[in-house]
Amino acid sequence: MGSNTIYAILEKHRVHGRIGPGEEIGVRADQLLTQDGTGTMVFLHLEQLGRPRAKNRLAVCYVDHNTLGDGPENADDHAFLQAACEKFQVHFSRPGNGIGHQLHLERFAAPGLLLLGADSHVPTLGGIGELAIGVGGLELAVALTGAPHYLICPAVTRVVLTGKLRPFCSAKDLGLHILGLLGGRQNAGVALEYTGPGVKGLSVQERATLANLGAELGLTTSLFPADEVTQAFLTAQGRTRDYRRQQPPKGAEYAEQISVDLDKIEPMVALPSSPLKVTTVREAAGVSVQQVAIGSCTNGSYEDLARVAAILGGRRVSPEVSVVVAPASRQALRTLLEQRQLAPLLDAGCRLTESTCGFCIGHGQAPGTGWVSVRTSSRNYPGRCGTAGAQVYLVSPETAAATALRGVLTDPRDLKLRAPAPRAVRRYPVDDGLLLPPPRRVRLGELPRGPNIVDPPRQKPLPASLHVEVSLKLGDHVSTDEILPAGRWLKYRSNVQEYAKHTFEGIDPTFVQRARENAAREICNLIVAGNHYGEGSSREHAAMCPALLGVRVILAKSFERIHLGNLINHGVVPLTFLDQRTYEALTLDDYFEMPWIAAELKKSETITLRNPDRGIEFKVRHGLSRRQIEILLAGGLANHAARHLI
Ligand code: MIC
Ligand code: SF4
Repeated sequence: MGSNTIYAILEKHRVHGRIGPGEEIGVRADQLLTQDGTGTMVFLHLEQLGRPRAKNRLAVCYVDHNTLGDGPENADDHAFLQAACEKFQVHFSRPGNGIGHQLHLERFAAPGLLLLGADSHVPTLGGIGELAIGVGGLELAVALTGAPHYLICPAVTRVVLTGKLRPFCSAKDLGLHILGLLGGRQNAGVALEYTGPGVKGLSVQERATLANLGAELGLTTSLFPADEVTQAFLTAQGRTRDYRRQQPPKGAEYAEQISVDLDKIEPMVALPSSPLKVTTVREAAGVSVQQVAIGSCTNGSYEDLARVAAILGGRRVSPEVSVVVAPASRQALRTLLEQRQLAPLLDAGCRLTESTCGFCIGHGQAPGTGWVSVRTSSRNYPGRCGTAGAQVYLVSPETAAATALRGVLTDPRDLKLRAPAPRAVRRYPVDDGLLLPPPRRVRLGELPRGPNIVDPPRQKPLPASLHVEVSLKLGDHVSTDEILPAGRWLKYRSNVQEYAKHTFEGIDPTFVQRARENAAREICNLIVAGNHYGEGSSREHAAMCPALLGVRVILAKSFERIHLGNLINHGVVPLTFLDQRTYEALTLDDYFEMPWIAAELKKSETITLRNPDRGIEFKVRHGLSRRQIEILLAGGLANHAARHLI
């Protein structure tokens, strides 16, 4: 396979392996990113690893997820993170500054760079031409020590965009259309490279929205070229020097190509409760709505909010609807103010909240019982909004605004208004007052730990054989939000022991007790799952908490990329079916021996499960690399790194 832009960037950062689809490669990134929801663990891991931080790369920690302060836990986390940033020489973005992905786009991202981030939405930065890949917290901690990061090199699909988006049809609609187009496939190990004449009609923010939504497909990442539009954005941010033109190399090659005509895109919606359940707004219009929430890293930029202000200006939102606006950054808010577009939002009756993730992750603004909530964010997995049973629809800012006015899901074209014309901002207001660079003198001594900040548990090396019992059987598309809910339990991100009590609570509240009882009998828990197990968030807690409860094996039809890595890195063996009928046959409480698991991992592609009393024996597949197997045998990346970090 020849090169393309994604491979060219990977090649520049490669330190091990060979670039090509499916190859395991080691890379060193230019930039590292974490946030408060994953970051406390990152720094706790880093302390446990006992290695200094390698200082030659930019690292930033954004406080954007856990900001409500409902109890002391969030503030204690923030104090810990700020001190950790001083100790490990990391930029610290204070709470209220904004959502990490938006802030990074504004202040640090640049074409051609490689970033690793402990958050599944870092590919947002692909909108500016930076190659950004989501990883687990422990992987990020290891990368902070300067060690290479290992990943499976993706197969690159070229997406050729032609035409131009029509009035009231936006990047979000295009993104949802692409989710509909590719959502039925296995996208783990695939990256998208956007090209074609349609690209130049999209702003950097629109490109970022598209790249952001790729996370819902489980892609490794998405990337746009860097052109005059990118240059103008960087100039408006006072960062012209960070611009470099970036186009696919001559004769670029791709594993696959798809084409999308932007003229044909119309307002789209993702129905409850999956971002992949897309249809046109026309098709779903008319549903009564009680809440509209506008913001998030997908659609909370100044451009997004300005279009909402243009639609709502001089009008009032429906008295039946609570309308929340959360600007994605202080800069977005400040620009609205300067461009006189904030007053129209307030006068229309919108509720303004802090610049954070907030409603997107169920941290505040939970809908009322049985409500329908229409949101501009990117995820609507069951329960994520903070209210079990609430129906969350995902739409563009234009559709959200139209819905806010009418009180029912509305195609914005039906308002018969003049389409909002985007106003180009020549110079954004830049104020880095809440972005603290690492101090010149490294902080020494203990980090301040509130009582909820607890060392992460360590896994034991994998024994030669296991006794396992099926303690949960799941269907397809189980997201990490369902494995470990965020919302009101977000405050336990620094306390795996406490967080583990909520494992799978929305799916089966009896799971935790069953798992603990098995563990007490020295029987490992085995979870059986369908396709796309672990989609969504990168939170490593979705591997660590089950591991703490004695889950040692997950047998699924397929896994999502970041979660697969998290399982391996926390010593949980991910296996897949050789024969789909085995999935059907397995039931809760089935007991098996895995008599040669350690030896089979090393020597064979398959692993044996058997129950001699019932005369059952079958084999499953592992498909793991030599390095991944070593990590599993060691009981996870922390143990492995303790032996191998140089
Ligand atoms: C999300 O969108 O699900 C999150 C919250 O940003 C997560 C990170 C987390 O769970 O802390 C993600 O996307 O990785
Ligand atoms: Fe925050 Fe939501 Fe974006 Fe995740 S998807 S980073 S929770 S705004």
